[in-house]
Amino acid sequence: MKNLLLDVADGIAVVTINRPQALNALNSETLTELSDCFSEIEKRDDVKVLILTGSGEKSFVAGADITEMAPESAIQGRYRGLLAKAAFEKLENMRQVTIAAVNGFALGGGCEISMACDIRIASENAKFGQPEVGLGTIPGFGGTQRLPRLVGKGRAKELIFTGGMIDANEAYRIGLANKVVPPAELINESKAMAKKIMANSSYAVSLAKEAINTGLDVDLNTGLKLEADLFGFTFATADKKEGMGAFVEKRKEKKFTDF
Ligand code: CO8
Repeated sequence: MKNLLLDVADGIAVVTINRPQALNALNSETLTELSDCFSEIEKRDDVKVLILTGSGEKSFVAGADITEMAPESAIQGRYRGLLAKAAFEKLENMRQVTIAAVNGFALGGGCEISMACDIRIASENAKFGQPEVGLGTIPGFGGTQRLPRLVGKGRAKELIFTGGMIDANEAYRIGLANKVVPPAELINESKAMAKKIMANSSYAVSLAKEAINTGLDVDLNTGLKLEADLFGFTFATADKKEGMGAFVEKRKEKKFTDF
């Protein structure tokens, strides 16, 4: 991969978008590589958590690549939007937990890819924003859909209509960032959260993720029915036997094996 770095250790894959000369802007080659990378990681049983970050200390992802988009036609723009849609949906719905470690600018497509992750941890220097209307376009990588679902319609409209940036603390206050940490601690804090999650049944976590993601797209009754079905299904797994068995036997050590 030309534009990505991948490091896998102890159940965690760190994917680093590596175009620091363009503040890690997403050109179409990078979008394709991300899509392939997510497909590969989804197949790996040895990866339980994916951490997505950007190269350097200044930027997570400064958006879609404006230089590449500037000369494009409507047909090419639509194709680009659909390419990103497929890649981000893969990221959003993969069985692994995904954490965006936001190490600076998360603008436009950068804010949007972070929102396709399950959790966002921001460094103190992170800046979030959807500046597209200032470029004569609109968020095209999910911003008009995922931002209101995360922070509510009013705040999403304010961010998208003004095109302004907010800092990490404001992102935390409105629920866009889960946590704010010093820049030097960002990857360690992200790994610490990953380890806390991995102490539980990874299979149960993936089913909870499926219930949340699917449930938010359907009516409450259908979501509750899906939850009941998946809850019942866990009773057939080794991890449920192990988890409940450990409680009943007053055993501290648990060994989860399903995934
Ligand atoms: N695309 C391409 N290159 C970029 C981008 C970008 N999004 N952002 C920064 N760069 C490049 C700059 O051009 C510059 O390159 P060079 O050194 O060759 O001139 C280099 O990165 C460094 O950037 P700056 O010199 O501008 O750094 P500053 O610290 O002065 O400014 C900013 C940092 C504020 C982040 C500034 O670079 C900026 O405003 N960048 C653009 C941010 C933006 O508008 N992002 C949204 C892009 S649009 C988008 O994401 C829409 C997604 C949906 C598309 C749907 C398609 C269908």
